[in-house]
Amino acid sequence: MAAKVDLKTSSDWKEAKAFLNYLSDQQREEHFFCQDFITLKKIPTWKDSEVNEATDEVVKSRYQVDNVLNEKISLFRGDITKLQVDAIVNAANSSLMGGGSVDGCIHLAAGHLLKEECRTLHRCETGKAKITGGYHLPAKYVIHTVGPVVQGDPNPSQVQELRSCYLNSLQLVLDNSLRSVAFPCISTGVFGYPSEPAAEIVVGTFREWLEKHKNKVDRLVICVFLEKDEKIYRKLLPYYFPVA
Ligand code: AR6
Repeated sequence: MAAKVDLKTSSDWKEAKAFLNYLSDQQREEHFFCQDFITLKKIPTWKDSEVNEATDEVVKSRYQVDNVLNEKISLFRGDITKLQVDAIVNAANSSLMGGGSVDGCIHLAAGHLLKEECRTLHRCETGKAKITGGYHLPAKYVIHTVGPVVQGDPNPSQVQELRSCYLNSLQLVLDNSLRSVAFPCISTGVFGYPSEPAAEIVVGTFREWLEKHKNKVDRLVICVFLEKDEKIYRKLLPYYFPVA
């Protein structure tokens, strides 16, 4: 049995993590930074959102309709820190010690113990990913990945690095037997990767990955924050995840 820990005053992340892991899902809720968290059930799958918002546009996809895959993917617009999924992905910098934007929001919501654990990870290279606890977040884990910094058009190695961010994060999902994960639009903010080509990488990577691993996960959530990103994904998803 894990000893009761005061998460507000403790600086021992290992002890805090063991304590949180020991709690039931309901008991963990008491420690969330917010009470307006969003459960996975409340996030519509792509299959459902597509049906609800059918467009007149006929899209010629090179992929087969696969409703099993369409139920494993979601497009959600909002704050990633509110999502009660097994893991959220952080668009971090190589220090892993926090920063602005989504990284700042995640660190603020998770609380100071996240930084204590990150300190022990000793940085992260571009394209790689590392996992920590979620502490006060509704998500149990945070997967930290570092996207490429881009000016202008991405070069082939930056394309590969962005793809690696997603693939290495997904590998950690498998390694830790996690069933649901939410991703922000990595590199497309402060790091300057253009949003449309980044979205092409995301949906293409998810389609290929889900074809291989669909039985091992319940949901991959694409969490967009900006309206322009929502529009980009709404347009792009039917090409990679056509709905009958
Ligand atoms: N929830 C979901 N998405 C968000 C949120 C949020 N709460 N806040 C912002 N976004 P960025 P990067 C979106 O800049 O480009 C940090 O300082 C945002 O609209 O967070 O990989 C790190 O420490 C955008 O679509 O990540 C690094 O130094 C997306 O998250 C650097 O920024 C990614 O934007 C990383 O830059």
